[in-house]
Order: sequence, then C-alpha cells, then structure tokens
Amino acid sequence: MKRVMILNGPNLNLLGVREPHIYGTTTLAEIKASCESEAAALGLTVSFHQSNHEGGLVDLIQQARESADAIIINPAAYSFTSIAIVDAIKAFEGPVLEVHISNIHARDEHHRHSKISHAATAVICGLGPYGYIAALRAIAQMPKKA
Ligand code: CA2
Repeated sequence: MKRVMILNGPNLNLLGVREPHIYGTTTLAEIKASCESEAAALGLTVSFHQSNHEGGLVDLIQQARESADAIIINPAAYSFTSIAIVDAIKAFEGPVLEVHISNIHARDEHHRHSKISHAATAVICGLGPYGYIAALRAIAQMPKKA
C-alpha cells in the first residue's frame, strides 16, 4: 500500500475559524477526515500533520524518508520563506505535491512566489480543500517505486 504523509504549515489549524472569505469555512479537521476517507477508497494510507514550526515540518519531511512514499504539503506562509523546507524536500526521493487552498497567483506580491514549487513534483492551487483530494488521486495513479 502506498503511504502518503500530508503536511500543513503555520496557521492552517485556524482554517474555517478565521478569514473564511479567503480560505473558506472547511476546518482542518474536516480536510483530514475527507483525506482519510478518500485515501481508504484509493487504497492509500495517510498520516496527517499540522505544525506552526519550520523545524517541526523539516523533522516530519525527514521522517517521511522512512515512513512515506509520497508527500502532500501545504507549507502556508513558509512557502515564501523556507529554504530549510526546500532542502528537506530535495532529500526526499518520492513525489512531493504542493497544495494551496487559495490561488496564490491571484494574491499580492508576497503570496505569489512559492520557493517550495522549485522542489515540488507538482503544484495544485485555487481548488479549495479539494486540492488535497486531487493530490491524493494523482499520487494513487503514479507508479510505485520498487
Ligand atoms: O491557500 C493556501 O493554502 C495558503 O497556503 C494559505 C497560507 C497563505 O500564506 C498562502 O499564501 C496560501 C495561509 C494559511 C493561514 O491560514 C489561516 C486560516 C485562517 C485564518 C488565518 C490564517
């Protein structure tokens, strides 16, 4: 069974609670539940995490080298600043799908250029919480590395 680690960066624990006009009304707990049910339907296993700390996310990406075949990451604000996360992703051998709930390309200058995208296999943005489901479906149809 393909193992997927899903990572969420800072403040995403506030989804559905604050700023619903930008990020919608779905909570992170609801996204987790829909990812778990979609993964079960696709025959994937998922572990779902959120951290407000850059080093915590780097630790999880390093752990994924042993415990996961693919990563889905919404790095949130660290998308625009974190070389540490870029370096950790480069050391992971499987596919890394970057997901953003909002369309970062339609945002202001500070929210437009993700550093993570250079190291990601693919980027999904602007589809709302469905972006996580689309990422799981994409991973399910990728060939598993021997
Ligand atoms: O659209 C996304 O998924 C983002 O990664 C969310 C980040 C933002 O910095 C990126 O440009 C796009 C922000 C996440 C903060 O989430 C909040 C949720 C509710 C209230 C406040 C922040």
